[in-house]
Amino acid sequence: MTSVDLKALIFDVDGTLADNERDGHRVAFNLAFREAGLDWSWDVPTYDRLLRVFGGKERLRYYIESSQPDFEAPVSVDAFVRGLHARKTHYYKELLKSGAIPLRPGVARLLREARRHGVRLAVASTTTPENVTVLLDETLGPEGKTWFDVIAAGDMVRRKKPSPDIFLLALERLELGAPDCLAIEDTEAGLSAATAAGLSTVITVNSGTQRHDFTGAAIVLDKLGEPDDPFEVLAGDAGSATFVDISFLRWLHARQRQCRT
Ligand code: XBP
Repeated sequence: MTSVDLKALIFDVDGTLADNERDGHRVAFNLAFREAGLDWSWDVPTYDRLLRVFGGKERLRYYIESSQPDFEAPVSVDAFVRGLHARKTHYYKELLKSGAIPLRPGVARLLREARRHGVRLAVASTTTPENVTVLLDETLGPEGKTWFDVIAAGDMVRRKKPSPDIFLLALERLELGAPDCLAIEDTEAGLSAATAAGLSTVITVNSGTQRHDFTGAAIVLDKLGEPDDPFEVLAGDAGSATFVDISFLRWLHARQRQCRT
């Protein structure tokens, strides 16, 4: 496979590094609701619908406005959402620390390989920054977060995905242009955000996003895969590859650049 200058990989977190929405964030929201004495409970279909709203605070506010019209917050809605969300973050980090949320197949291998090949790593995520560092600590060890040159997350930008802002911030902090990088995402909104930032994007779907529209992605896979656990190609051309490694990403990156010039 031809090698060109792929300089960095920019990873989404929730759903991409870890399959953590339904059994992580959703569970943490419900624990925070119960602690606050609320009879709200998000089952999986409800949460899957709410996932169309990016960002936990934004999701909470949307739920209150759309499904709890009679709810009267004891303080301003903004302050109430911030407080409840802080408790949700507490419970989410507890779940991470219990080891309940592993990395998806192939993620740890690809991160290590990227480092060996001098391909830099960054995060561009909607989630709260401490959620990212605790996930990396718990799954890769205390060194894990130092593998990433940039962690762009949460309220570091005002407009969340599908706005491109978090990817633009990651590129700015990497001091790289979009043509030098690839994004790895799992959602339609994430793909829109990365594409609007000028990035070619690899999609690894999960159970909540397999029906999203991924038109425009460089390739759509069911996972990164491993040598003994091959990916399934859902859209696009993977050549002879059966799992995502740096050689495959360099080939894909070169092909994307040819298409765009
Ligand atoms: C996905 C999200 C996040 C999480 C919750 O983010 O929308 O908001 O569901 O995290 P991404 P917070 O795919 O960009 O990583 O509650 O901390 O916002």
